[in-house]
Amino acid sequence: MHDAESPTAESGDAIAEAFAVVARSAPEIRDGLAGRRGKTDGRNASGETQLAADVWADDLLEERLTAIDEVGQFASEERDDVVDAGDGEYAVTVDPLDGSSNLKPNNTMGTILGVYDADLPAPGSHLVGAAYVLYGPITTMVTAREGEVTEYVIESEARRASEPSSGDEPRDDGEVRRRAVREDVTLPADPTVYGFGGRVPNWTDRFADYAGDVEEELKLRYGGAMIGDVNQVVTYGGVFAYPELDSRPEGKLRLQFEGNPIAYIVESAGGASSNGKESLLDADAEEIHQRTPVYVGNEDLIERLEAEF
Ligand code: FDP
Repeated sequence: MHDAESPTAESGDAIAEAFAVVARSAPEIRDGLAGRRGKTDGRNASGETQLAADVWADDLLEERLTAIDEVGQFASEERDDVVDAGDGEYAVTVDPLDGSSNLKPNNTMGTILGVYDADLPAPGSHLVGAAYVLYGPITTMVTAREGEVTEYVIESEARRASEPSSGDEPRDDGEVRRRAVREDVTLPADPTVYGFGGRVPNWTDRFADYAGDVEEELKLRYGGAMIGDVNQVVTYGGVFAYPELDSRPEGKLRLQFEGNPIAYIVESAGGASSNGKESLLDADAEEIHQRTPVYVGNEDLIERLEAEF
């Protein structure tokens, strides 16, 4: 466990505080999903229908993350504009419920956090921390900062009371325990899985060629929520893509909320990222809801993609 993540060291450490807020909120978000599977009348800035769960998780994280003294800006995939949170030097971005179209069929989803040390929109080179929560059979959280990636299991008080102790040293965030289960996470050197989004007939020829090669070597693992699919790659090695499409060269995923934080985590874990020509972390940030093709995974697989493009 890092010192910076002990409850006392968190005060004044905006990155650790933001991680702790997301960890603490995760069981609550998860428990609140069941009653919020329906659609609202609203659409987010990208024109997508919002679920009650999207709006609720967004409000909850906005309130808690903007309460951190050092946070000066908050932005979310679910709201049009950047929220001014005061004089703090950090800007936080969230995708409150990544993969929320998986809520109806009760499949995996996630929450994504980015902490930037610059005003938004900001390039990924200004990320100083990023994390994601995966609401799978177990709630896990992967954090990255200063080149170190850690995977935690998140357990709430109620859940813990009914489970036998693992014997590991507990780590309390109020009523929530974050237990490190993997430190110094790195992508396995010998990759085994791939997951590619978008409809196959809409793929560009050059991406379809690349996909054809990858399919020969790796096995398909695709669940339709980026966090779930990226976590497969972080765990087993391989490549995840939501690629450029003929109908939409800019792809689907958002640079500030999805592409950059995921690139930061995967690169911190020894992998690579690309938008097709350069690391996502080097891409210009022009607009808060800007989309980008996303390719992340083992270095060799991303280098091959860039070479074939
Ligand atoms: P969702 O629309 O369900 O929120 O950007 C969000 C995302 O899911 C990603 O999590 C996922 O990888 C992708 O979109 C799935 O898009 P498709 O439905 O086009 O496959």
